[in-house]
Amino acid sequence: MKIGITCYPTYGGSGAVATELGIALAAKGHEVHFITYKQPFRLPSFLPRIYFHEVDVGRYPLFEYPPYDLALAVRMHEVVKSHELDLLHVHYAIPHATSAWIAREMLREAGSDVKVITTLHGTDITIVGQDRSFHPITKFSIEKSDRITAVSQYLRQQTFKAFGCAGCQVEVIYNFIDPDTYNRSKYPQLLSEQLNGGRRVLMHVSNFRPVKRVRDIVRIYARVQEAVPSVLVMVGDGPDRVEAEAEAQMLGVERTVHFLGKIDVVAPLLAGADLFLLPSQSESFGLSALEALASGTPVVGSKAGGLVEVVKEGVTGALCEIGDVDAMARASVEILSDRERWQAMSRDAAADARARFSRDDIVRQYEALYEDAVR
Ligand code: GMT
Repeated sequence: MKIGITCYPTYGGSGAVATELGIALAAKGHEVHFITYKQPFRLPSFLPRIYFHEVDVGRYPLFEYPPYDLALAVRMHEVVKSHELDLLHVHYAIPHATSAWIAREMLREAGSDVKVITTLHGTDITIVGQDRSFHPITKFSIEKSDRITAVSQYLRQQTFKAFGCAGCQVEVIYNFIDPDTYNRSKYPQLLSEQLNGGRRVLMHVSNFRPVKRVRDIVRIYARVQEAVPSVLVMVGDGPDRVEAEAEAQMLGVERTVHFLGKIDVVAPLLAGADLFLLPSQSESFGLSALEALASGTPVVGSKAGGLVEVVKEGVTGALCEIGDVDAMARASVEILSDRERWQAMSRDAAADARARFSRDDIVRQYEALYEDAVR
């Protein structure tokens, strides 16, 4: 099949999933065309059957806000026509599903048919899509998609709750990991050499948006390090990094909290962690948590949305009420101070991630959906 994929190409779970899906589809013989404003961060420079089409919004003094969604629709229209794509698979509804709808309507005028598949990822439904400025167009664009998927049961329910979307079929297709990449035994223990000096490693990876509650992470760590000799490794960057750094200073733990900044390839780091922290306010799935679990790193986080579908309570980690820093710190200490329990959790985490979220199974679900859509 010939497949167009649009996503946010910079840091973020939806871009990571979209890119890895494209790479997996191309490896299976499909032709994949990424249509975005920048090369997706997890896309290597060349792979057979993968093409990248940059969207150029141009510049004009009248435009304080250049209309990216229109430029994207035009690029989609061009690429579908010139490469005879069968479908456009857009990740994150706003504005991608709207641009795809415009492109499809333009193509229909010219007598050609392309299917639009929208994958809902999270804040497109739970936060941004519910903003009054976006709600009607988000609902419209979802309803006009030929197929809709959501990355968790939670997100599917939220979609119906927030948008109604009567008559829509929203299929849950979970996010996935490549079990060869997220494999603890594969990587040398870089962190223990460089940072922790024999102490346990707590880790967080994200784009440091308010929804991630990164200050809670520092607070949890400050309590844990009183009981368990440990360091905290913060991977990524974003608006709340400064606040997290200030929190570490205020709590007097700044010497053992390491902010590494943005790192594209996180598997070797996750393989060196003892615990992954994800105390988010809202999390439709929690791809970073899944990547940690697959790497044999148990997760402590919040009972936020779809995270409860990813982390098995008491088996692969522990989930507490949102904002309950004390409970998360207690759960972390319990896991880290019992070596046998930690080992069992680490083993179960890697096994469960492979059993339920392996790349090949999930990619087959997308292929079946595509086949059904174009039939
Ligand atoms: O929705 C967002 O906040 C952005 C999105 C992203 O691109 O990072 O994250 C969402 O999609 C990920 C991939 O499906 C999920 O793992 C995240 O849980 C989800 N984020 C939220 O729901 C906050």
